[in-house]
Amino acid sequence: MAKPQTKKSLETFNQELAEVHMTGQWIYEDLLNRAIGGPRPRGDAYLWPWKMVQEKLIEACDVLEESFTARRSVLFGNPGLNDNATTHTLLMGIQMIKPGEVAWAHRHTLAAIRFVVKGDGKVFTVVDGEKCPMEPYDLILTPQWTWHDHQNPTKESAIWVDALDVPFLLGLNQPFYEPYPGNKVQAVREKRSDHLQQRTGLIRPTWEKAKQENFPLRYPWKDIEPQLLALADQPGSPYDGVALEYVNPMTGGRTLRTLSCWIQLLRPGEHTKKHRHTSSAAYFVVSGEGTTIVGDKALEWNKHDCFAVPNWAWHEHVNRSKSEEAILFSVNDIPIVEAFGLYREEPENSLHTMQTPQVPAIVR
Ligand code: 1HN
Repeated sequence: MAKPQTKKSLETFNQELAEVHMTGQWIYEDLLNRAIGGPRPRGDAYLWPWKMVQEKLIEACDVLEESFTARRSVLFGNPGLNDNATTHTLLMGIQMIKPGEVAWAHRHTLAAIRFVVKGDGKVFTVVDGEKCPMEPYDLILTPQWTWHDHQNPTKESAIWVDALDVPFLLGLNQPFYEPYPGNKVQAVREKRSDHLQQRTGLIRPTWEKAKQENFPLRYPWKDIEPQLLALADQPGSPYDGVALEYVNPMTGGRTLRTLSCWIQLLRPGEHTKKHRHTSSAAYFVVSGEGTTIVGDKALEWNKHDCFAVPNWAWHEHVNRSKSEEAILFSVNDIPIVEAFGLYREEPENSLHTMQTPQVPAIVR
C-alpha cells in the first residue's frame, strides 16, 4: 500500500513555485488589503530651500566648468524614493548657465518644461529651430523629441526650473536620446512665418494640417500674470485657490501629454480646504510666503523654494501673509493618471466642475 501523502505546506509550495519563476495570486492579499482606501503616498512631502539650492548652483559652476551636452541642473531627489525623482513620476531641478555659455542641442523622449527664474530675454532656448526668449517666470515647453539648446549671450548668469517626466518614462523603459548631429547648436528658423508658434494663437492657416501636440511654445509671464491677477477676485477652487492651467492652445487640453503646469494664486491669509488626489506635484514658489501642510508635515515655503507633494497625500495650502498674495508655479502628472482613467480626488472631484459666470450678466 502506498504511504499516505503528507499535505504540503503553503510555504513550501510558495518556495517551489518561486523555483520555477511563478507566484500564487495569494501573495497580493496583503498588498490589496493595504490598498483599501487607496495607495500610501509614494515618496515624502519635502522642501528644498532656495538659499541652499543657490549655493549648490554656484558650486556646480566650479565643479562642472562647461556643461557640453550635459546640463548644469541640480535635481531634487525625494528622500522617500530610491530613484532620482522628485515625485514618483516627476523630476524637478534648477539649472544655471553662465555668461557666454551654450547647453548643446539634443533631443529625447523625456518631455520637459523650463520656468525662468533669472534671465533678461536675451537668454534663450531654441526649440525645434524656434528661438524662445527667457524672461523671468516665462514658461517654455520642450515637448518629447523636440531639439533644444539653451544659450546665454549676456553678461549675467541665467537660472531656470527644469521639470521632466523622467521617473515615469524610465518606469516604462522608454528613454530615447540623440545629440544634435555635427554642431553644438541647432539651426534657427529665421523666418518667423515658418514658426509653429505663429500657428498656435487666435488665428491659424486654413491650408495646413494643424499640429496638435509636441510643438515649441512659450507662455510669456507678461501675458500670464495680468490674467492671473484679473481672476484673483473669483471664488477659485476651495482646495487650490485661484489655480489656472497652462493649456495646449491647439487642443484646449493639458500642457503636455505627460505634464500639466499650473499657476496658482493664494490671496492674503487664504487657507484652502484639505484634499488629496491620485496625481503628484512639484512646486516652485514665485512669490510670497506660506505653508503647505501635507499629512502631518508642514512645509514652510518662501520665495523661490521648491517642494514636492506626493500622490494621495492629504494637503492644504496657507498664505501666511495677511497683506501679500502668494503665487505658486507647479508641475503635476494629472495627464498621466487621467489618460488611464485613474485620476481621483477626495473628498470630491473639484476639477472643472463649477459653472462659468452667469449669462446675462447681473447688472450692479
Ligand atoms: C535635460 O535634457 C535638461 O535639456 C535639463 O536642459 C534637465 C534632467 C534629466 C535629463 C535630461 C535640458 C534634465 C535633462
